[in-house]
Amino acid sequence: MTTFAAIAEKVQAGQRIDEAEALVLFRHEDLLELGELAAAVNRRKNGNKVFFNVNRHINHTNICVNRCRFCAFFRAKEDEGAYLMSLDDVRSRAEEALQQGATEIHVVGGLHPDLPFEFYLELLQTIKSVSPTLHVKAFTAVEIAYLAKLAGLSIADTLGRLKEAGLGSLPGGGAEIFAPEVRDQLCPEKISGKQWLSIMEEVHKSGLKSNATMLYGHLERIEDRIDHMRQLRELQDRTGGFQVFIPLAFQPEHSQLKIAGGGTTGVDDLRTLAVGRIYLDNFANVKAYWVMLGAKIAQVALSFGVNDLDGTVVEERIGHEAGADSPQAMSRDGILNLIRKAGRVPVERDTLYRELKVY
Ligand code: V47
Repeated sequence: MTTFAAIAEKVQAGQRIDEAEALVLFRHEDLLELGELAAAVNRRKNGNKVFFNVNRHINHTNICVNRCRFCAFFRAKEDEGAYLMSLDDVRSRAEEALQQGATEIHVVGGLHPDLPFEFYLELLQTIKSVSPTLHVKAFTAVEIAYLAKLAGLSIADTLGRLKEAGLGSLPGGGAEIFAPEVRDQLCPEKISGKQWLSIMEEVHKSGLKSNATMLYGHLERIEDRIDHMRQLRELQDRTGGFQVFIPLAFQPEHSQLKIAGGGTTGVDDLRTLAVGRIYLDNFANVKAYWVMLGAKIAQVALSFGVNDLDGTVVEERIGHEAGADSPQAMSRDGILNLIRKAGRVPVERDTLYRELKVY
């Protein structure tokens, strides 16, 4: 059995660890020792800098043909609270975001049963018409699969059309957990993990970057988390197209998925981020998504290998419908304060991780 000390030596020498070693790290009782190893890996890659961005989320609809059991956001068309934004609604949100200094609009929505493909092209064009400088990070791999069917086009051609209309990159959602036994229980109607990965491979081949998430703290075992990260690492070896790894802590309220214990613990959150940083040696960035973690754990995560806090967000719905007790937005000053009080240097980035301003 490999010891923590042997793994730490390997990691410090810049060597890749395997899945059995990742499991040892997950089981290592000394959280601070694990955190410091992850922090050392991060310091080597990113020094003292911590990224954030100024962005705005637009969830254009919560109407979805899928019924993912972990999701408290979706509605059927006839349900109370079901909504679909008009393109004017989208435009006014993008205008407001621009006035507030946003550089990114993050667009994710349900799989609506009867919108035409043109709606999605117009949605992108609408945001770009507010300002061509706004980067539109839109549509998970799950939405891309759905849009391709809708358009009757291949994935590559669908991406081509969306790119022409203004798509700048893809968010990392929809990955959930790849292991089929767990995925079948969580979200039986959703594309498989293999399909998610193959769409991301096409995305990267098309020249677009994307993010990668992992939903944890539900029915999965630690081995499933490692299996998920293994598949991300393998794809990243082939394409280099992932910008960041984002573990998403499951929020347990108001969904069909009932789990004991009421969500993840702070220790599990920090452990997962730290192992992600160490195991995913081909990822430059690891994000603590403060919406799901809460601002305080996200801040502490900066000492556990994390170098990115996401953004100002504004009007977050997916986590909050599921009981996230973080605010729905954070100001630039609020983020600067978290980073500075952690003794680190805040760096505002754009969506493609180019530095805009070092504070
Ligand atoms: O795919 C849904 C997750 C994702 C819950 O790429 C839940 O920068 C926790 O992917 N508890 C969508 N998570 C959000 C997402 C995202 C968010 C922020 C930044 C980026 C990025 C991507 O949210 C879904 C699903 O995995 N989700 N329900 C829940 N109850």
